[in-house]
Parts: sequence; C-alpha cells; structure tokens
Amino acid sequence: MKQPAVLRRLSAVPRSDLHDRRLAALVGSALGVAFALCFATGLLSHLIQEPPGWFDWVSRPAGLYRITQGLHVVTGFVSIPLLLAKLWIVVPKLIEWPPARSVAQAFERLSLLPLVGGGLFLVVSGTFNVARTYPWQFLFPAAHYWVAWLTIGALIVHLGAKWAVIRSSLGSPDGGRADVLEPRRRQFLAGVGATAATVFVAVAGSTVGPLSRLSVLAQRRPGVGPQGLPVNKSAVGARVVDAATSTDYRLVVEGKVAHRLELTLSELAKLPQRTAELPLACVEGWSTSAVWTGVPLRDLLDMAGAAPDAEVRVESLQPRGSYRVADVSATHANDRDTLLALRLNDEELHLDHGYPVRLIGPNRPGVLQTKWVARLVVT
Ligand SMILES: Nc1nc2c(c(=O)[nH]1)N[C@H]1C(S)=C(S)[C@@H](COP(=O)(O)O)O[C@H]1N2
Ligand SMILES: [Mo]
Repeated sequence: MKQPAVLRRLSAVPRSDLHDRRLAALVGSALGVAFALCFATGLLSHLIQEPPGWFDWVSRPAGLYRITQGLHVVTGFVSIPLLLAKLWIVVPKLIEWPPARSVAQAFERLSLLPLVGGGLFLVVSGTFNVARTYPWQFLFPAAHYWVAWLTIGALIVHLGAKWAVIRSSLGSPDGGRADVLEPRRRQFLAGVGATAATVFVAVAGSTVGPLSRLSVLAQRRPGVGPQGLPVNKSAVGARVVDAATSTDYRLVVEGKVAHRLELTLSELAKLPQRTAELPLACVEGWSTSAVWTGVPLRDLLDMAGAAPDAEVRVESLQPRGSYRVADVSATHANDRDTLLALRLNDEELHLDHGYPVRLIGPNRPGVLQTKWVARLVVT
C-alpha cells in the first residue's frame, strides 16, 4: 500500500520534542481518570432514569445526584482540553506508515477509531446538550449512552495494548532517554493542566454557588430565574398556561387505589403541609437548592388507600414532550420529603416552576421532578 501524499508531507514536518511518550502517558492518564469518572457517573444517571428491575436508587442523601451529575458534566468538559492535548502529542504516531506491521497492531490501531471518534462524539454531543441545541436528528440520551459503551470498550482495548508502554513511560523520566528539553515538556503539561483547571472552574459554578461568578461557561446560574431558580421549560413553551391557571384544575389520584381522589388546589392546600429544603439537579449539570412546601406524596397514597409498596406514574398537564411523565419508585414515594409542592421559598409556585402543583423529591434528577402535575397513577 502506497503512503498517501498528505501523510508523507505531514510526516516530513519537523517534529517538536513534545511528541513524547512520557507526555502522552501523563496526559493520557489524566484523560483516562476524567473519562472513567465521567463514564461511571453517566451510567449511574442512566440507571436512575431508566431503572432495570434490579436497580433501586436511594432517596438519601438528598443531594447525592447533584454531586454525581455535577461530576459527570465537569469531568466531561475537562476531558476536552485533555483529549485535544493527547491527540496533538500522538499525531506523529497516528500518521505512521505503514499503518500496521502485524495483525495485533492492526487491531490496536483500528480500536483508535471508536476511541478517538467516540470520545470526540461524546464531548461534542454533551456540550450541545448542555447548550440545549440539537443540530441533529438522533435522540441525544440514547446516542450519548451507546457511544459511551463503544468508547469505553475501545479504551479497555487501548489500555490493554499499551499497558507495558504506559508503565515504562510513567516509571522512568523521559522513557529512559536522556533529554535536555524536559522543561519545555513541563511547561506544556502545566499549560494543559491550567486549561483543564480553568474549564473546571468555568463549569463547576452551575452547581457550586461560590464559583458561579467565575463560571463563564455555566449554562444556568444558581439564583437567576423566577423565585431565584433557573427554568428549563417555561409554561408557555410547555403549552400549559390555560390548563394550569384554569379553575377546573384537579389533581387526580387513580390506578391501583381503593378510592379515586380528585382534589382542587384549595383542598390540597388544606391538607397537612410539609416543608423541605431540596436541590433541583438537572442532568445538564446545574443545580440549585430551594425550600419547597406541599403535601407528601405518601399522604395522598394513604388517602387513596394505595399499597405500602405502591409505585406511581406522575403525569403533567403538558400535552407533549419527553418529560411530561415520570415514575416514582416505592423507595422515593415512601420518603416523607417527596412532595407535591404548592409553594417555593415560601411563595406560591411560579407558573414556570410548575404552578399549581409540581413533584419534588430528594435525590432525583431534574427531569424526574415533573411540573404542572395533573394525575398520579398508582401501579
Ligand atoms: N412537565 C415538565 N416538567 C419538567 C420538565 C418539562 O419539560 N416538563 N423539565 C424538567 C427538567 S429537565 C428540569 S431540570 C426541571 C427544571 O425545573 P425548573 O424549570 O422548575 O427549574 O424540571 C423538570 N420538570
Ligand atoms: Mo433538566
């Protein structure tokens, strides 16, 4: 096979001494750690949103999901400069000719396609999702999830193939070669580290209050929005304004119940109320804490005569959209702080926060905190 002209010309470019094994191993290790954390927390988020039979997500500590998902988004963003630096360091290896000298090497080099392609797809699609821009046809969560498996598989193959090289490069300085230019490599590493740290601070403020003023990249800011809380989907956007403000509003409890309930807003307000401080933690990484007041879901289930291990499908007035329904497991339904909230920070709920009634519970992803609740179906 003839070497393509473009590769020949590229390999003739004088090499910087930064295309170095030890540097590749160091940046690669940092990228590996960021990626592994990102994968684990992403997998967890997926399990919580689409729980298989064996998985029961805890309702405590109330802010656990806020931390795991904050970590997912932050490690994802931090991976971007690390991935770019790593690719730049290994460019001469990527364009090496002939492409493979053995079957094993061919396999190892082929695994770079899903590794590099998958890694780039994940950070790019994740960034677009956080920006709430969808310039594509596929369903983001499904694509992001399956490509993550593909990429982690390729990463395991890559680590297996490179283990000996990584170990020897990390073990002895400059991979055993004497090198006068070590300070330049150190500067490069410091630059990559500083970029990653800047990205970290710029993103983490969507969850970590004190950092929020520095967070130029944060998609939502804690404290900005009606009643001091950010809004993802407005009442106008969800087409619920008329239904939510109508005097005909009723909260219906039905399904596997002894007696079906139909409650007006003032009947709900007359029931014993409970107040809890709970975070709203979006899968996109931002989160804010607020004080919510309402009727514990479990009280309504008891009034309707539902079983102690009842699960509930919560439905919104919203006519369409992926987040108009959410399931509540028995564990979450039985947590006294899982509320049908009528008030937020001691004021009536804002229409954009789910007036007249919204579901809010401890340790649930934002997408499962349904707004404009109309119906509880016990299953
Ligand atoms: N009915 C309905 N509820 C919803 C949504 C929605 O689109 N429709 N969005 C969810 C998402 S993704 C998040 S993060 C939270 C955001 O709550 P907020 O807009 O009140 O801050 O509401 C959730 N509840
Ligand atoms: Mo969200």
